[in-house]
Amino acid sequence: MTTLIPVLGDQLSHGLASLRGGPAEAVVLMVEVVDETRYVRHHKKKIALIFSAMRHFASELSDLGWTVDYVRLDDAGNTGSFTGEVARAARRHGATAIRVTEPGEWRVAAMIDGWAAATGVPVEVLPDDRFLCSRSDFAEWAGARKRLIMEDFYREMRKRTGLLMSFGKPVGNRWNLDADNRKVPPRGLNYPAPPAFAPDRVTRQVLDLVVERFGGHFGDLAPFGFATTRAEALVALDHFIAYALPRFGDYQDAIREGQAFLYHAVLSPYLNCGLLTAREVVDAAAAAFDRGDAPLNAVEGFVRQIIGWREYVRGIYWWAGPDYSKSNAFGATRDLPAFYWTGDTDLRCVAQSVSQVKREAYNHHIQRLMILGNFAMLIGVDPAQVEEWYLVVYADAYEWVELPNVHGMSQFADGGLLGSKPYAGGGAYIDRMSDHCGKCRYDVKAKVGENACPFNALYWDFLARHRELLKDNSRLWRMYDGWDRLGPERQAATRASAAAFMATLPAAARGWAVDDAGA
Ligand code: FAD
Ligand code: DLZ
Repeated sequence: MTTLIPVLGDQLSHGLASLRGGPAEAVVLMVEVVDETRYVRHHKKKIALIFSAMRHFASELSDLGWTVDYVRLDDAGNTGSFTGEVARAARRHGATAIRVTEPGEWRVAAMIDGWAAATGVPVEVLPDDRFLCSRSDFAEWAGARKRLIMEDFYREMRKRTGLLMSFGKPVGNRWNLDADNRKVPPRGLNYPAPPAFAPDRVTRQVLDLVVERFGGHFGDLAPFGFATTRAEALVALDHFIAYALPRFGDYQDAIREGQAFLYHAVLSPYLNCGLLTAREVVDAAAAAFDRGDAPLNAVEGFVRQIIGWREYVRGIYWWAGPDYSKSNAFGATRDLPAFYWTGDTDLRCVAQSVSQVKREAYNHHIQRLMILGNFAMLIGVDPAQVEEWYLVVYADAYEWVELPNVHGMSQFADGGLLGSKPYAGGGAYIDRMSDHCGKCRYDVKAKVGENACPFNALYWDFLARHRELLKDNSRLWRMYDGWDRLGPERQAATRASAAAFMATLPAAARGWAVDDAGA
């Protein structure tokens, strides 16, 4: 009797449901497979993070007494797919049962559905209870509602988890302290960069492999400083709680050149591959509040991101079904401009965000939403191309979290299932939140013409183009009123300016070499 327990690259948690039975009569299977490296051609740093974290996790399991069968990318006979490797391992070990924790995406769930047939062995799929809201609980919550509003979900989650609650009421008597956040950082503020971890022998081997096999992928591999073990990820968590959390809320939406991370956590790569759990990071933040080490606006804001947004987008992903990505509310068809890969554009905010993600495999939320996503939506890029770009470039990107954020929140391609209005903004918003505009070749104050910040005309042109779809949205009435008050002449000049800019957009090009060393 041998139970085969496949552990996927984003399931690197010792408390994983499928590992709870203990090591007796079980073989853990971990596989590096080409299919997972090229369903999109991930940033080099992301592949290095996953492979190194997988290898470290496998040896931790061995140390704990598990029998681990680890298949490396270049091992002889590696079939390159999850299903092929599970079938080979089932034969190798004479498996009589397969136990797996549910995967993070529809694509892999469909593969797992085929494992019993491929192996002739029964397959048990366990819920992934590293998330605080199960898929069925979310479906029940969503099914009872006309509109899915994150804030409602978040309050339920506060009650359910007891986080920042006191006698059934929110601590401080307010559920959401966002009104106290989003300040403009004063000059001279010190920002606590997240810790960088020197690559050990295992990581160095993986870095060599990535250079050799994935050298043509997007992004810089060096310097590589991600945590690749749970112990290191815990150091990153402690560092965030001690040095960044206290100001997390205040400057959450700010963008500063040369400061990629500000007071953000930079924990999503670790949360999403399993090195940290959602529950432990929110508990750590709540404990900092209890000790008086971090103020409520910071801790509430952070807790909301995790038990609110993170759980909510995951719930939507599974609840909306495998066809969620197929909608295209604005009928957007433009190719993604080449400068999303190169950063070669005069739009300083876009260029800086792209060069940052190339270097770090990271942008913070507002760069993702209000610069890169906003621009793609305003010019009408095909949502599928935008989604692919986001999956490629970020170290924390997995479809369950990327798709709702991009398709729903950022591109409004779902027509408003996830968000109540498109996150569209002109140059004034970017100027308020960032320090890019003063250094940009475009004039953020000018509305039309060759030197005007293109976001300005594009914003109005977007609203005008999609009036039929958006006109009944009460959150946009004030904007349409503003547009109407411009009058026909200025409207025509604005739309002509937007059209002239869009005509200059460079043709699409991928950010990777198409054929790199067989990967
Ligand atoms: P912080 O700003 O410090 O926030 C703390 C934590 O809250 C994050 O680590 C993350 O786990 C969670 N969180 C915050 N906002 C969200 C959100 N909207 N959805 C889910 N979790 C959230 N996040 C991903 O993890 N993977 C993605 O592929 C991803 N794609 C995104 C695409 C777009 C267009 C947008 C607008 C957001 C996306 N996000 C994604 C959400 C968010 O931008 C990142 O989680 C965050 O920037 C990660 O950096 P951080 O750890 O420093 O986060
Ligand atoms: C992202 C990724 C990559 C690049 N490679 C692997 C791999 O070789 N083996 C593996 O088990 N997982 C990998 N992953 C993470 C998976 O893509 C992820 O586990 C699935 O998408 C399920 O969510």
